[in-house]
Amino acid sequence: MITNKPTVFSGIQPSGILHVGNYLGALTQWVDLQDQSDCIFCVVDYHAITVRQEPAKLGRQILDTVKIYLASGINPAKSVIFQQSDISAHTELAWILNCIARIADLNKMTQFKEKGASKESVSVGLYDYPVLMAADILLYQTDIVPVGEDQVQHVELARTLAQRFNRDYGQVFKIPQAVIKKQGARIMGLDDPAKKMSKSASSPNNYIALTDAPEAAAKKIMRAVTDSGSEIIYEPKKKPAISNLLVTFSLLNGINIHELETRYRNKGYGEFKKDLAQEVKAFLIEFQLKYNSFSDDEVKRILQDGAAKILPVAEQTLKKVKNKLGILILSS
Ligand code: ATP
Ligand code: LTN
Repeated sequence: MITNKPTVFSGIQPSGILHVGNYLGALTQWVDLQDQSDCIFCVVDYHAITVRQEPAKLGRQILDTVKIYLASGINPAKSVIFQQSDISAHTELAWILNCIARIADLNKMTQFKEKGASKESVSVGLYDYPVLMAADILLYQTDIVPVGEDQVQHVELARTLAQRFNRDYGQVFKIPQAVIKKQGARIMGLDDPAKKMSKSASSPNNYIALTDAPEAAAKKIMRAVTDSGSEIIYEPKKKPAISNLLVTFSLLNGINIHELETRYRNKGYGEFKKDLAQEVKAFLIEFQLKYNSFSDDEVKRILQDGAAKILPVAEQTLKKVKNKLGILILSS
């Protein structure tokens, strides 16, 4: 597993719905990195249970998340795919990093402030989840963490914890680097271009799920909010809704945004949205054909193989950490 190539690590929560934002912001970047790097892609099930998941559905969601990875083009012959809970070193290292992290570090996390802080009943896990994410990343001596923009602050925390540990106990961890896409790192909600597309949005009209019926997804595009005026131009500040649709169009079919602006000069929002709806529909039909071609047994085997391949790396890092802390390791 360990080669001269940089190590890439990333993960997605198996919390039910994955949308076009996850695909354009994260998954396409993972696929691009596969050939030049040693890639490890995790299904972060222990992150998903920071909010309640239905026990009867979670197993299904885990397998379906892997199918999304595969349909996006992650190739298990090139990249390791595994389930976070299969390797207990993640939660062990998270505990140790909890003793390195400060309350003040976590109080800075804007995602928690947005998602949790105002709610009446919030799990300690949701507050602490950036520390588990740091453990995920640091266990594998990761160089690069490809994510959407919303996760950059969490990768910064992983860097801070790694530097603090190395300084206080001696060199163990590599310092990872977040990478985000130039375009697509923050796909906005179709019903509210001021906020990112999110599965936790109150309306399903906010997002195009990768498993939406293609015809229904096309309708969501036709219903997407637009800006005042009628020009199809990329100006995220003045025209956030149209700019977001232009980015989505461009990333789905590979035509750059300037060309799209030229193509739709003097044409109205209606015609532009109709064409984008067709793009989205065609994309989903092809994507879902691949998604439905994988069997559960195939996916389970991929996860088992992935965990077996990666376990020695995780154990080695954890052992180094325990040694530095002075913890006796007597049983293995
Ligand atoms: P949500 O807000 O939908 O609950 P999340 O960020 O909490 O999403 P995941 O589904 O695990 O949780 O995110 C997986 C990856 O997709 C991450 O790298 C994240 O940064 C990226 N991502 C999520 N939403 C978007 C978006 N709207 N645009 C671009 N990337 C996104
Ligand atoms: N917290 C991330 C998912 C995640 C992750 C990671 C991403 C968990 N561990 C390690 C990159 C690297 C999220 O909610 N999107």
